Amino acid sequence: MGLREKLAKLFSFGKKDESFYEDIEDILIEGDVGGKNAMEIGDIAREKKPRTGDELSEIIKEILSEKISSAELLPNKEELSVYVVLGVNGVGKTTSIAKLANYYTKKKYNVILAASDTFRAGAIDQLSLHAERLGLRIVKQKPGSDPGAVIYDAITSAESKGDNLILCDTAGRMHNREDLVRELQKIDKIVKNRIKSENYKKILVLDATTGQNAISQADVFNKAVGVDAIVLTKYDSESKGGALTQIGIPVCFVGTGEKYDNIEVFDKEKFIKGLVEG
Ligand SMILES: Nc1nc2c(ncn2[C@@H]2O[C@H](COP(=O)(O)OP(=O)(O)OP(=O)(O)O)[C@@H](O)[C@H]2O)c(=O)[nH]1
Ligand SMILES: [Mg+2]
Repeated sequence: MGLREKLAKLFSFGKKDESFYEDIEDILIEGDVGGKNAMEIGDIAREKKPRTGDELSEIIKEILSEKISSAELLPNKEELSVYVVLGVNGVGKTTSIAKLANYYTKKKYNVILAASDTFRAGAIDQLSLHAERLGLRIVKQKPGSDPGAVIYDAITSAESKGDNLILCDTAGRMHNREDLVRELQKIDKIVKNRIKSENYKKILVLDATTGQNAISQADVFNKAVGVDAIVLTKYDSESKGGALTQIGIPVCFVGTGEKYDNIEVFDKEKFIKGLVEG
């Protein structure tokens, strides 16, 4: 049952005492918007006393849209940009890179891929397969090699061939957080030294089905290297990504399936509508 239905059901019971407002807060927490947002909405509902589920939905949408922002990622065609894609295991980093590569290639960018996930067995082959299918160049080394060296080579290669966008895959080894952080900081340092800050973006991939865990994931990556924008994957699932209202990092794209064109530019209004009414 979506938020809207749950709220409508609540109104159908009639009584608007304190427990009614507490129930609203509970329903919102179940929707992953977090205790703080739920309480803020609860307080405003107590004050405004909406008479119908729809009136309450409007209040919720208004408040939640203040908690989220969108980021437009339009790389400068005249210069080289590097987008490093971050995230824990299995969230959809590599798939999102392939989708983004396809998206930007269609927009006439010259995209190359950098296989800096040298840690997971099969990661380089997986990215190579995408490169082959999409007809893109890929810079890679042997499994286990230095991910920093891969991005270094990719930048050199892109500069010499005149490419304007590097999409860089990374490992998501959360079980060994210290190694992950050190590795990302090294990649970060290398890119920072060679690419103008406005052309360098760190994009965090979050899986919509992760729920509240997305918040601590965002925290880890933000503390390690800083996150510029979020891609929300698996939005084609039942999950509506409520946790994004608690993270405070702008969202750029939404993944809606496993195919290359299953990616959409983040539309805040649509997202909030899906969250509250879906
Ligand atoms: N339904 C759906 N599945 C997705 C989406 N994005 C990725 N997936 C699937 O999620 C699984 C993991 O995707 P990967 O791209 O390999 O994830 P990753 O973050 O690179 O994983 P590691 O390299 O192991 O850290 C694959 O089966 C993808 O097809 C999406 O938007 N919707
Ligand atoms: Mg991967």
